[in-house]
Amino acid sequence: MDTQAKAAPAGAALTAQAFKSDYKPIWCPGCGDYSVLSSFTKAFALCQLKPEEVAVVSGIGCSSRIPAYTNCYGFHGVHGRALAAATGLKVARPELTVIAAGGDGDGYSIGGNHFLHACRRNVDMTYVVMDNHVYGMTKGQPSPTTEPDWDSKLSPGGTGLRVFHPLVVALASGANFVARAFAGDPNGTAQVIAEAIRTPGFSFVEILSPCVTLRPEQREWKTRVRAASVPTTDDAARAARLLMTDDGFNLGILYAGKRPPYRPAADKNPKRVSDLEAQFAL
Ligand SMILES: Cc1ncc(C[n+]2csc(CCOP(=O)(O)OP(=O)(O)O)c2C)c(N)n1
Ligand code: SF4
Repeated sequence: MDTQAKAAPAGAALTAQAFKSDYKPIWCPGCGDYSVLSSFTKAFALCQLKPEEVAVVSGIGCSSRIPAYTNCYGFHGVHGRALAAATGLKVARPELTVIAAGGDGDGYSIGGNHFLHACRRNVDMTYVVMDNHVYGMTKGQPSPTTEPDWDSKLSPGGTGLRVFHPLVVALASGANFVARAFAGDPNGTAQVIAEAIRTPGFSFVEILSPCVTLRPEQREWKTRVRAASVPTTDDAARAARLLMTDDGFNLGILYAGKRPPYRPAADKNPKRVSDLEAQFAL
């Protein structure tokens, strides 16, 4: 984190620019992840956070490069394990705003089990998945959200497999906030991420983020997305019924619940490494 370069005058609210690092993203021109990065920094500014109050934690993938491009604390970890690292960080340092981020391969394939249990645990953090329905970084293997008939060199004729529905799984597993956004609308996406951060508990935001290189047809997503026709509900049963007819292109905050977040007992939380060592001493 470069805390010196973009310090604002004392008391002044920070702009989105203050959350950008000096590293230039190496995503392909036109990749949706550029807009998601812009939505991250706008959301941090909307929440009036400071870079040193935020940690962005990721796995591996094109999308998982995002921590390096913010000026916040960051951890670019192991494929599929962003949520494990983020959960540990939030429990150990509850004063930090923790954002876990990554792709659909990272979060729904190898990290799928962690996704279920992060929703169930309801630790107060936000999980953003940049979903492009493909493994971008490793050149185009189908992911759990890839359409069954997507024909490619690596999946001739398509996988024929039913798609995974992240919002249904998040809701059923206990996430306290469930939303979908579109990278092509960076301001709307920033508002959704800001609301996810403000809502206590585990907030899940699925962002449709086109991979223009491996799935150029996703440029047409801009003509398919629409604002959901229903307002946000705190009734999980109602949200579940709505999701049963969702085609994957309804945008908005579908569900914002009231489940209290997980909080570890303070006295069981060792503050020093020597205390932790003492607990494991034989
Ligand atoms: C344990 C492990 N298995 C596999 C890989 C190879 N790998 C790196 S990124 C990736 C998939 C990335 O796809 P996704 O998470 O959807 O992100 P995207 O690149 O599309 O943003 C895979 C399989 C790895 N790095 N580590
Ligand atoms: S391969 Fe796809 S996901 Fe990766 S940077 Fe390029 S456009 Fe983005």
